[in-house]
Amino acid sequence: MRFVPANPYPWPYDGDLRPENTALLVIDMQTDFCGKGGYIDLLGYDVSASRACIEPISRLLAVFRKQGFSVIHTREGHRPDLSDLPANKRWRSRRMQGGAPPSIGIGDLGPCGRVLVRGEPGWEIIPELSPLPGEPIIDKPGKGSFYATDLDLILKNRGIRNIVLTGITTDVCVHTTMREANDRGYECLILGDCCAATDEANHEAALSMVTMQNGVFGAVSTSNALLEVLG
Ligand code: C5J
Repeated sequence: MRFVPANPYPWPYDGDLRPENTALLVIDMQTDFCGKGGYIDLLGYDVSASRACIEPISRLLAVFRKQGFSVIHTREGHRPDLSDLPANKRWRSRRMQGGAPPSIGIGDLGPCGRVLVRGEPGWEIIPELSPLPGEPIIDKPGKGSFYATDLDLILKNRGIRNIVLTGITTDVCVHTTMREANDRGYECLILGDCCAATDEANHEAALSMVTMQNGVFGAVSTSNALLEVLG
């Protein structure tokens, strides 16, 4: 049995932590979320917090790959014809606060190609965290990684029961995915230093929410705590 020191309980709940039943999920580490000229940058947020996750995630990736754990990546994005983009999502992405001129929204041409559109440079996973051949990449149109994707099927076929969540943003795609996974019975661990939000207080709040009700969605830890257990 192996347990990772975590809040509010040592994770996983039963100590069954093995490469055969555990996956590392790297969520939306795309230029649109952590690069200059990408979606989040165009919205006016500082991408330095998301970029701070790159180093701890890459250390985790090296160990997970070496020890034979499953590694799965996700990308948020839409078909080039935008047929899978809800009109309200597009409208909100273009809206500027305070009467400023219309901004570049999802589907529009920006400095990194069309924003959050599949196949465009901004939509690509950043080179520092490039998937290796054989690692599944889940293309998702929404915030959750299970909605309108085959992630659940892939996890079930691999016998995965535990999910380690990393990526961006803590309060949106990572949290939505964690909630979806938890409801499906997966045992979830979110690593605070491997996630970031557009607002630090929201990052902290999102982590805190996980710990309520004895771990309502799972547990919270850090990459160092996990790596120490993996050896
Ligand atoms: C957002 C995400 N925040 N990956 N996407 O729109 O969290």
